[in-house]
Amino acid sequence: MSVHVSKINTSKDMNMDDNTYSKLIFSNPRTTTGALQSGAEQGEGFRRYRRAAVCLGLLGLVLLGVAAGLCIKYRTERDQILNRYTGLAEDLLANYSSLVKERDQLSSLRSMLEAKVTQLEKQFQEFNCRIFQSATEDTWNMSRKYCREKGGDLVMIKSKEKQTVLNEMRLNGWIGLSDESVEGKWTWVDTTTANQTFWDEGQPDNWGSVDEDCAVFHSKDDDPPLTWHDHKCSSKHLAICEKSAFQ
Ligand SMILES: [Ca+2]
Ligand SMILES: [Ca+2]
Repeated sequence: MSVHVSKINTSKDMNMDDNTYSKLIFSNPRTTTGALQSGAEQGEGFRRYRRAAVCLGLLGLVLLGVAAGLCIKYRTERDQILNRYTGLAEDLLANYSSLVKERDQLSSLRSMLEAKVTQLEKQFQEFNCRIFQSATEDTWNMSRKYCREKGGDLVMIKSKEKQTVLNEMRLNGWIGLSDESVEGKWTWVDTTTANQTFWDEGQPDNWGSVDEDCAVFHSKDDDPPLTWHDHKCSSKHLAICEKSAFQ
């Protein structure tokens, strides 16, 4: 009720009956009954505030729970991503190391194959010839003349492989090696020095204090076949000749 009477003299002054006056009296908030109503309203308000506070508290707890859940979910996903990319990086590093190792192995294999090709080319050039012998024995110089007249020369042996092949052919005779120019310096007919030699045991020996300056091939069964002997160039043997297979 919003009616407020500040000053009342008599009911008669206000020209109203007793009932009406009584209602006005009870409707005044300053009366005892009005004070009780105000306390009840305050209690209701307090309960409303408390319910609101409880609701806000619950809402805060819910929000806190949601935030905590989101935080845990974020950390979990972050850890999963980190683990996945860490594993991926480790795999890539391992693959890279494997590729580097494989590259080095292939490089080593390539070097080995290139060396083998070079060796085979050299052997092909050495064996790219045709071996033949004279029918009669003669001196070293005459035997060389025979070979040259046939388009070749006395054979030169510059590898173990060629030495083995000639030995397996069971050849015997002059080869293109001598130390006539400088005693002890054995030189091939192409004027190169003999760096790899296959002298038989005790050879060369200038046997009998005779100057032996020309080399003879005597095939034998030893391995490696050591078949060379120095002989007098004036002695007579068959000629072992060679010439290019394309001549
Ligand atoms: Ca000699
Ligand atoms: Ca000798």
